[in-house]
Amino acid sequence: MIDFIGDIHGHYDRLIALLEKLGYTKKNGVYKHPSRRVIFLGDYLDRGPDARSVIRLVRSMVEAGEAEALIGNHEFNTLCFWTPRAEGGYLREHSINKILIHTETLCSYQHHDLEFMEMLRFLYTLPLYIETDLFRAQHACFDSSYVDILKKENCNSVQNEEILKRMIDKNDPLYKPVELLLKGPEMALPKGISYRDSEGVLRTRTRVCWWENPATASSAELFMQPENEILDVEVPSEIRKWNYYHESERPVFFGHYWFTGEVRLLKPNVCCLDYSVASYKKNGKLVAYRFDGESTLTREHFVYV
Ligand SMILES: [Mn+2]
Repeated sequence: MIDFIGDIHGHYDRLIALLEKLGYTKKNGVYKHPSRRVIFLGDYLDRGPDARSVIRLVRSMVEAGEAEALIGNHEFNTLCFWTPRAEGGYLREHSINKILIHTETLCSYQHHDLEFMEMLRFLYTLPLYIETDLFRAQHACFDSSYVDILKKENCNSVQNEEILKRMIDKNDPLYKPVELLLKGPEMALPKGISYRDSEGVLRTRTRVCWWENPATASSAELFMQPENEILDVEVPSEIRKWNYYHESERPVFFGHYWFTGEVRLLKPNVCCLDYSVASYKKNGKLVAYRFDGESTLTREHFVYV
């Protein structure tokens, strides 16, 4: 069946170690398994030292039919960073902070300018979500009503510059589905409450755990708490009415959320595979889930390095 693999962020050595642990071997330059395929959950680039090798490997598996690769917010941001605006500047601003986020990736492509351009073309082809009768997968969050909009627009990848521009236009129907699938839901914090993220950026919004039932969850369960801090926030009544990923739905796989500590299922049908491989400080892991079609997931199926 399928091995789902979480955020890699340029950590090529760990990716090789994980694929080998999962029983994949290199044949004619491509990693293969006799009976399994991979779905990569996005975020191949940035933060780690060898994005170029990660992309080459992922791309070789995709092109050989051994894997599918979803787009993550880092790939989407990379496309925005390198796409000029008609009125000057770029779709993603070249602020110091944003330049620094993309620096390791650029270093890995030094002297490989043509390959970098080819890599950007590859990113345009990556799907935003994969849905079968047995599972769903996307980089950050699944919400049927937003996926329905993408289906209606017949859109499941960035495809070209024109669609990329639509996806960052707040008035376009594609904007919200892409935001949600790639970054997950967020809530503005009440006035006066803010925190600094791991990069020192001041944040006035918090991520909302879309797999928790907001009608009954506590604020600590529902909001992603910043490191070493607890957000002292009441759950607003409008958020209590939000949709969430119901216990009866098919299993959903995603990355994005920088979990730390012991690898665990969030719910029997909700599986996040991002365990901060890019953070040595947090003793990060690269994590896979070996999926055999079960509707109730179990911890024994996790494999990590
Ligand atoms: Mn990530």
